[in-house]
Parts: sequence; structure tokens; C-alpha cells
Amino acid sequence: MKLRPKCFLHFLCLDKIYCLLSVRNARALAYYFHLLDVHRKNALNDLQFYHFLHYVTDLRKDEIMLVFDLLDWDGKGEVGFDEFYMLVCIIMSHENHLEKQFMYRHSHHVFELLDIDGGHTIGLAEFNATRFLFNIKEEDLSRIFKDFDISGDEQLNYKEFKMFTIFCIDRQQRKQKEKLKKQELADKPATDMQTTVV
Ligand SMILES: [Ca+2]
Ligand SMILES: [Ca+2]
Repeated sequence: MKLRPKCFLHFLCLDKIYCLLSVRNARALAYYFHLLDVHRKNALNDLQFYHFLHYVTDLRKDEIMLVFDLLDWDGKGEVGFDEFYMLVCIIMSHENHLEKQFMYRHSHHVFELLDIDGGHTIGLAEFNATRFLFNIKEEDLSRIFKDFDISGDEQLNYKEFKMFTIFCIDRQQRKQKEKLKKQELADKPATDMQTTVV
């Protein structure tokens, strides 16, 4: 999922820890939502939703309609501002490579979103259909289930899913530390050289 250039969402700034918008940005987004809500229903129908997401992202039609169904969890045929706000934060997290951070911070909401059939567990097919939202590779799915499906029912319950998100964050932090270490090592000879010259 990629954000198209020059769209309004590029002007929003996502908090890197909580993966949420500031109050000022959320107000700007609410104003944008009301501009899209031409029928003044405080909600977007599937057509409005499709055109919005098609305009701002590179998602395919079937992916957009799946996202609509996921957000319209009560089947009313419309998506309100709360769901719209969550979607925008997911898109912004994606854009800032903070998808795993978003999953960790908002694990319960994400779990409910990915649980397509509402059975309180996420199956392999459900995760496969929705993995594009959080940039999870298809080849990683079987390993995720092997490592985190502790109960062995080929489903992730909330606790198992939460463990997966914690693992993702741990791995991300480890990678960042390694990157920092490498960077320090790469910088060191230059500093030493400067000391020698001085
Ligand atoms: Ca399910
Ligand atoms: Ca399980």
C-alpha cells in the first residue's frame, strides 16, 4: 500500500510512538472527512469510500472493498469518522514504516479488524487477505503461525496475536540498535583520522 504523491494526507504528521495524529491534525482530518461526506450523514458509503481510497492509495478495488467491509463491522453500509481516522493512521503508519508499531500500540483494534468473520481468532486465510494493511509478507505467514499459535488450533487468539506484535517490536528495536552500532563503527575511523590530523 502506497500513498499517492501530493494528496492531503502527506500534510499530516503521525506521532512515532503512539501512531496517532495530534489534536490539530485530527481536526484537519475531520474537516476533510466532512468535505467527503457530501450527503451530510457523518459517514461515507462504499462508493465515496472507494473513490477516497482509490485517490489517495494504490490499493486495488477488491482490497479497497475488503477494507470497507472490515471497517463497516456492523454491516450498516457506511464508515464513520472513528473508523476513517483509524484507517488514515494505518495508512500513515505504513507510509512512515511504523506498521508494526501501530499493530503493537493498537493491538486490540487491529485484532478485531483482521478477524474478518468475527470469531475472535485470526486464521491463516484472514491474515493472508489483510496482510497488505501492515506490510506482512506472504512467506512470513506460515512461520508466524508456527511460532505464535501456541494452542495449535491453526488460529491466533488475541493473546497469541499480542505476542506476535511484541516480537515484531523487539525485532525492530534490535535491528535499529544493530544499525546504530554499524553507523558508529563506520563513523569511528573518520573521527580517529580527525584526531590524528589535529
Ligand atoms: Ca476469525
Ligand atoms: Ca491458537
